[in-house]
Amino acid sequence: MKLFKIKFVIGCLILLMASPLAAQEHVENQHADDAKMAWWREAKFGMFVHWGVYSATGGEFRGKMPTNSAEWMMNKAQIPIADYKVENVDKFNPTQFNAKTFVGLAKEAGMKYLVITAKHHDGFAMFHSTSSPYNVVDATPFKRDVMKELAEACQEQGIRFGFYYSQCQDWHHPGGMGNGWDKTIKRVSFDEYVQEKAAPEIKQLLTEYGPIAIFWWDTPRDMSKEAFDSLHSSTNLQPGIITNDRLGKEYRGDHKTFERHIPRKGPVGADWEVCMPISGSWGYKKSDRDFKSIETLIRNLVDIASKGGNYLLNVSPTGEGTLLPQATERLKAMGQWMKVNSESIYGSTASPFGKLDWGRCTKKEFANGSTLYLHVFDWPKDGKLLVPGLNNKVEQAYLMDGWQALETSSADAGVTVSLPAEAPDKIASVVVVKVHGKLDISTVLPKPTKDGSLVLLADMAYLHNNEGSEQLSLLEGRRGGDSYLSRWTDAEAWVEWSFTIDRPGSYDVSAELSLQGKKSRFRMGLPGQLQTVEVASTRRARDYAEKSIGTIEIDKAGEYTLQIKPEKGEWQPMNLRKVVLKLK
Ligand code: H79
Repeated sequence: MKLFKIKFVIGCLILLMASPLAAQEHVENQHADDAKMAWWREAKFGMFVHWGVYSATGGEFRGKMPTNSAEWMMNKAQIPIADYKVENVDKFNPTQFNAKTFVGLAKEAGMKYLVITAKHHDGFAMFHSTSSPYNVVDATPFKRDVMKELAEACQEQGIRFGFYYSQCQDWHHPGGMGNGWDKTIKRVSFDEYVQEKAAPEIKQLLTEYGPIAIFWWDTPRDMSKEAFDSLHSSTNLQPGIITNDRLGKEYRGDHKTFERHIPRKGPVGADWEVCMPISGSWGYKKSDRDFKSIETLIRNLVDIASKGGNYLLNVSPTGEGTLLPQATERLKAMGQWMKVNSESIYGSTASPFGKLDWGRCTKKEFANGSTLYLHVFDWPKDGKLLVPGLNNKVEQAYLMDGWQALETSSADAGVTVSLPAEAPDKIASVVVVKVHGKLDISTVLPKPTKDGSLVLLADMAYLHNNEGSEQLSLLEGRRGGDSYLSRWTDAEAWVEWSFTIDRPGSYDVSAELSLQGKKSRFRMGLPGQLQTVEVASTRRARDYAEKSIGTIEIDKAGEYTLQIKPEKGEWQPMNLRKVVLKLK
């Protein structure tokens, strides 16, 4: 493995030397970004709010629940604009709404920012739009600019405030995208919609509502460059505003977004955020019973922080303007946990370890030391918590809750922390370990379980793909499923895994793969002992099958690598999820 690292460093040096100008620009952009992103990276936890006229009926249309996400009801039930007005707009009267209480709850939960739907796909403006009367002040019995009230409450309570704005879809304006069901619409061009409604509304949101920290675009679709630019240009009205990656392909924005799922690994070198509803639906839905448990919510926050991302957790105010007790309870419970443990979340960066058996880790690095926050989900029964591969000298270890000092001992395998018998927190107990100097962690290679089987996942493989070429890459599984190696069109590209074997013997090797081509040939085995393997089609790229691909002989305990290399000329690209070794 060392050799690859050296090669990689040399590669980077050559790149840097070859383009000094590009490198310098990159560094400057990075600094500008660093200053702008500082508060967001520190914040880690924000509140997302989906609130609109769909909330008035709780996603119900004439006794039916047309969709699993209430903000889509107009589309899913194909509700004509005129009926949507009668059923939802005319009924929107959230008299219990109190911006101060609402923002207070976000604050109590430990959230540092709030992003709310100023306009969702239904086209209804939740602010006093001066470009369209289809807004909360002019069209509902409530007549209050709830965005203004929230902006002010956030400002008062020190919560950064941001708008969600659906820029392409608009099921109300005759030029907006998405409404193919209401035949009474007299169509105009999309550019007209942008000029008449979207661009001026965005401009208004960015000039009349005080400091706006975030602009959150959604559902990018193709449009003219002029239209994009006109939407984008308004964000310059707020210095330091942070935008997501959903305006359009050419506009990468400041951070990546993941919707409803947590990636297996955080994207490297990018800021990112997971948005997720606290229940099943984004917008308030009467029949929604899918509230995530407090355990899931806290562990999600920890999991995301341990991968270096932010958690934007969505709540859904009702037609009355309040949250259901299920949501309030959960936010308060998160706040209780944060009261004790937030130091391990705010301002933390991603875990320096691979997968940990007992939970997750976040860290903070300083000039002469580092702090590790060990989030223990599964409290060890023997009272010994192994921090694998940690070589640094430990200065101090203690429980976050109550600051009880803990004994540690160092050995080849890493640092072991001695824990009390009872976990202070059933969901996630934080053990703080302060070490001297820069972090020094040895990679601990995977080894077979007691029954002699070892799973080598795609995301554990070392890819020889010309440093990140698109011809062989690791792709994220759908909905948090296993990642897989894909786009393996280059027969020169190959992969390998390193591992430790403590029981010598014959190991059967199988692979979980998919192959669209008729058949494919590759070589597999320990370096210098590669065997040719032929696999038959699994029909479609998404049809995975477990295939036996040979045997390897291990005559003594030690570290090994297993390689898979395409057979030139007879290679058909395959997708690979994992390789499994099994002691015969
Ligand atoms: O605002 C929330 C969603 O409404 C919005 N993005 C988040 C933040 C979103 N718009 N489109 N999509 C997400 C992707 C498409 C989802 C759909 Fe469906 C699947 C539309 C129809 C099927 C989910 C299920 C929404 C309605 C039914």
